[in-house]
Amino acid sequence: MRVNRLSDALGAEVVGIDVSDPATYDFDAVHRAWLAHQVLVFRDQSLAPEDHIAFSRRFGDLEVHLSADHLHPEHSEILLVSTRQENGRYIGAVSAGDYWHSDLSCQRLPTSASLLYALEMPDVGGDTEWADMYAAYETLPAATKARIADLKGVHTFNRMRNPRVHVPEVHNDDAKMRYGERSPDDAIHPIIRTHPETGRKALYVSERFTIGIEGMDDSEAQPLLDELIAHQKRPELIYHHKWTVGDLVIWDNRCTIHYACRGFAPGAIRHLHRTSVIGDVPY
Ligand SMILES: O=C(O)CCC(=O)C(=O)O
Repeated sequence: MRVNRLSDALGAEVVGIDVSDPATYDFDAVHRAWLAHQVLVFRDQSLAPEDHIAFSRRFGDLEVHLSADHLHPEHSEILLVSTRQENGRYIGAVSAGDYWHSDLSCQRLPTSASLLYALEMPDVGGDTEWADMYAAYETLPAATKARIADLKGVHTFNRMRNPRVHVPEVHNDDAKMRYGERSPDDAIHPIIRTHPETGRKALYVSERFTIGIEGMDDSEAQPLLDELIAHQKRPELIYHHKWTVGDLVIWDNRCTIHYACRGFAPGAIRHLHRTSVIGDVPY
């Protein structure tokens, strides 16, 4: 197994293993590389849903995503991220990643690892970006670090309560059900979280999910969130991934945020399978 860095910021490709065949890799080495590089890319993989699920389980217990209508019909551990339509409806999450986020930070137990596998890609566009939240924290001005040291962010799934995001057009009709009734309760998490495995500190807010700061009036909280959100997506923190069919990308939501860049033609098919590992209560 060889590990090659992919950017100055974060991300590495792992060469020489077949994810569907545990005899070709040492999982502890893969896990160490993942903790070190935050995002790992495995190219040219040929993964049946069972292989994808089995590899994902090495990282922990899997969650069934709360977008119940976008799950793989035979494997509820797999979320479909897809622009494909059947019988006039999208079979998968078309708006996944349209704003920078850490997966399901709106839950009491947010996702730790996400594993996204590309089955069909448009010729142009459809890239994804990840940003390093260790570096985001480390490069904050000392005064900001001190100011946010004990603060907690309020995270919600409900897009209608978040002025930084829009409800995607495709969900105009079912927005109340999808983002309102089905939304879990708000989650309150430290703005600086400590990674439970590396012990490093990371900035833990995002434009998609963080709507306020516990106990702080919005007149003060919103400008502070604006500052943190602008800081966390600076170009020097980012790895930009151009997908090829067969890529499996694994990222660590406890120390990264990500964004789906889009930019493909209307009607183009972009189809991926995603699994998610249940994380711990952030501290
Ligand atoms: O489709 C992508 O590029 C990213 C999807 C995403 O943001 C997610 O699965 O959380």
